[in-house]
Amino acid sequence: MDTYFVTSNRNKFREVERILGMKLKRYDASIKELQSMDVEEVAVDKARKAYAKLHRPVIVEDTGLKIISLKGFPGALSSWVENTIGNRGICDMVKGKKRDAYAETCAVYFDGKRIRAFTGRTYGTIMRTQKGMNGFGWDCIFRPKGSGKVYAEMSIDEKNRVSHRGKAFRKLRKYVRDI
Ligand code: ITT
Repeated sequence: MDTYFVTSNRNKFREVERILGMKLKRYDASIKELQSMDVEEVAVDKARKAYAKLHRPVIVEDTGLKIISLKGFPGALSSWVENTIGNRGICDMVKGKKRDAYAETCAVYFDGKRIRAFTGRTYGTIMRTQKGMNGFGWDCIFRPKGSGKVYAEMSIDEKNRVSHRGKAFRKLRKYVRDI
C-alpha cells in the first residue's frame, strides 16, 4: 500500500525521499499543529490527524531549531519566526549570547494500529550572518558541529548525512523496512 508523507513543505519532502530511497506520495493536508515545545508530541498528534484524513499509512514529521541561550526559542515557533523576524531577527537575538543550538526532528509512522516515533538531533552554532544559497528555512544560519559549512552551503545529500532529519528518518527507514 502507498505510504503518504503528509507535509506542506516541499523541501522536507525532497530531503526525505532521498533519505528513505523510496518514492513517497506527498499530501498537503493543512493540519492544524498542536502548540507544544515538544517535537514528538506535535509529530504524534500530526500523525493521528493525518491518518484520520487519509486512512492510509502516513509519515509526518515536526522539526524545531532550539537555541540554548534563548531557552529553546524558536523551537516550535520556528514557522512563526520565519514569517516575521526571519533569520536576520534570530541573528540579532543571539548577539552577545552563546550561539549553541540544536536542530531536532521527530519522524512518525502510523498505519492506524502501529505508531512509532524516531528522533534525530544535530548540535551546532547560529552564525552571525546568513550564508549559502541552498536549503530552506534557517539553513543559512545553522552550522552543524564539526562542519565548516552551514546547511545552506551543502548539497541535499551532504545535509542529509549530518542533519537532524537524516538521523530521524534513517531510524524510521529501518523500522519501515522491517515491517
Ligand atoms: P509541515 O507541513 O511538515 O508541518 P512546516 O514547514 O510547517 O511543514 P515544521 O513546523 O516542522 O514544518 O517547521 C517549522 C519551521 O522550521 C518552518 O518554518 C520550516 O521552514 C523550518 N524548518 C524545518 N526543517 C528545517 C530544516 O531542515 N532546515 C531549515 N529550516 C527548517
